[in-house]
Amino acid sequence: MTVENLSQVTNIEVAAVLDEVADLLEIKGVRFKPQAYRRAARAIETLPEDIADVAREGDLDDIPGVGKSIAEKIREIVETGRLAYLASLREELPEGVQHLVRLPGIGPKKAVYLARELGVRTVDDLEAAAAAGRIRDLPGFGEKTEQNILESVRMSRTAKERRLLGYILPVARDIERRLSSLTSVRQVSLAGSIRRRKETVGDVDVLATSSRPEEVMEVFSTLPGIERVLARGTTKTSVVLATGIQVDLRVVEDGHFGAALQYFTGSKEHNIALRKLAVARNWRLNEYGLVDLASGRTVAGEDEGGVYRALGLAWIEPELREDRGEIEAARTGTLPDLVGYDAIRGDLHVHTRWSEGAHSIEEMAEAARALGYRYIAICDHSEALHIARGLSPGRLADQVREIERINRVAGDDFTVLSGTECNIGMDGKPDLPDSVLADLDVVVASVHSGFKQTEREMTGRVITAMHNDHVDIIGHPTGRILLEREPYRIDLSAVYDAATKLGVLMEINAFPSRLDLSDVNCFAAREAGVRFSLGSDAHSRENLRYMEFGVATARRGWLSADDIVNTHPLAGLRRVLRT
Ligand code: DGT
Ligand code: CA
Ligand code: CA
Ligand code: ZN
Repeated sequence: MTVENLSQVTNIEVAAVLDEVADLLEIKGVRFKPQAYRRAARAIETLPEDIADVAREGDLDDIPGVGKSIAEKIREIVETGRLAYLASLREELPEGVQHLVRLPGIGPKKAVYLARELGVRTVDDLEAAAAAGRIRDLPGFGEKTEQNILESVRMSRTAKERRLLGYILPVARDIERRLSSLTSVRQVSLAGSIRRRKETVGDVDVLATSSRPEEVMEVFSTLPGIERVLARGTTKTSVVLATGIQVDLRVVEDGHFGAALQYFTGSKEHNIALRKLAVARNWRLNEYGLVDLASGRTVAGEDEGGVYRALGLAWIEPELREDRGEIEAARTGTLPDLVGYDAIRGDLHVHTRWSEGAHSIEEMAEAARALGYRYIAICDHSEALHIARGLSPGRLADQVREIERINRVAGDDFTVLSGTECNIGMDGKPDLPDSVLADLDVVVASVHSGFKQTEREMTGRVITAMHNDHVDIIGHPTGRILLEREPYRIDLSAVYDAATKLGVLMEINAFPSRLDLSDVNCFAAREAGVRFSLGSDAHSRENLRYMEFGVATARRGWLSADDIVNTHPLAGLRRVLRT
């Protein structure tokens, strides 16, 4: 993708238009055509080239699965950004009807009727109408149908989707705090994937001990923000929050808390490996404890460390519990000295109002100082990224002068570093001249376009950028967006080798939807000798707190403070960056 077409229609967008056409045709009861639109949508989603480039070369109906008539529609979408045919279909049908048909038990006829009769446009509207008893009196519906509609709305919401750790952890902590404030509660801990700080979580697991379990369950099932209670008992209660995430609370006896915490923290794979060690000793390990089968004696169970100790292991940080070698390392005393959550001295990737951020340089610096940092690097986008209002070389020079001014008046316990997050062009060149890059403290270079290149092209492109003497850091090195976009194709081991040889850092981008490099990639990169830079990619003061998720990713990738340059004081950082 070239710079000028950054704003052009993407393959995903074209596919979404075709899918909506298919939805609406289906609702109208048209046969065969919907499948043709879906086939085309899937073909375009998985097409390695940009659909706009293909359209320009004129070969749209060469794409397998795309016939002549749909090819014309695609051309219209690419050239005008809209599709008249879709607009006319929308006219014919009530708004929002395509959301209603997704519900189990609601066919096209019912959906159209409900949308027309009640004006409901979303599943939420429909639920409100059913709850208010507005459906039972419609001809052919009745009270039973109304109940069924409510039920299917609920069902559609319990289907477990994964959520980003960064958005769920604060909510989970709030629940943990509320429970621990009860006087009858003795111990509370998060467990499961959220305790392991996995990048996405399926549900939130909470564990507690209490002298009055009924009271804990009562408080838990009436917490603010709860949409409904799925199941309530004295040992386990499950609720769903308004955001759709499920939370499971288990109340156990004090004597079992350690074993239960170990068990419910997982991962399942880690637990299986641990249980093997127990079996080898003729012991049994479960959520109640570690028991010697010969004597019936309980070997451990009250505290988690005791479970690991009894099995001849050092205690293992939850972030490492994925059965990726941590048990062997705990046995031989070679677990890594993981980077601490408080080890970061500064943020090396933040945006300001100069590009697409919400706050000024001074506001970002002030917030960073309040977090205990000693420095911050302002890395606004460069010119080629029009959608993010990237800075021209002239504007960037103004920004550098502004940073110098701020540093002159600020005390010497905090430093604002000048920088950029420039684009790596299709040819691997940064989109700012060397003379401009040379004036900056920190140069992050990132891929923001042309994601469909072949692995060879992308790898060569990124390595070319790394050969530029001024480039310090490769930003979000795989381009993935969690739950949304796969990484682009790139030979990471070649990139790591180049990074090690050229002294270029790999970023761990801490933004909740990125976490890029990922935990697994960090592990491999460290093996190859790579050094890392952590950046929040903050677009506001509040986002600076995302750094925690970058540290979690680093810990899950077995990194120590030494592997990460921004655990150093400013002088040490400057030595690495050669500024
Ligand atoms: P999630 O919720 O999908 O993000 O992942 P987890 O790891 O939180 O999984 P979850 O909520 O199903 O269960 C929590 C923990 O309970 C899990 O990490 C390990 C333990 N656990 C659950 N089911 C099993 C099982 O069948 N065998 C073993 N060994 N452990 C289990
Ligand atoms: Ca879970
Ligand atoms: Ca669970
Ligand atoms: Zn970026």
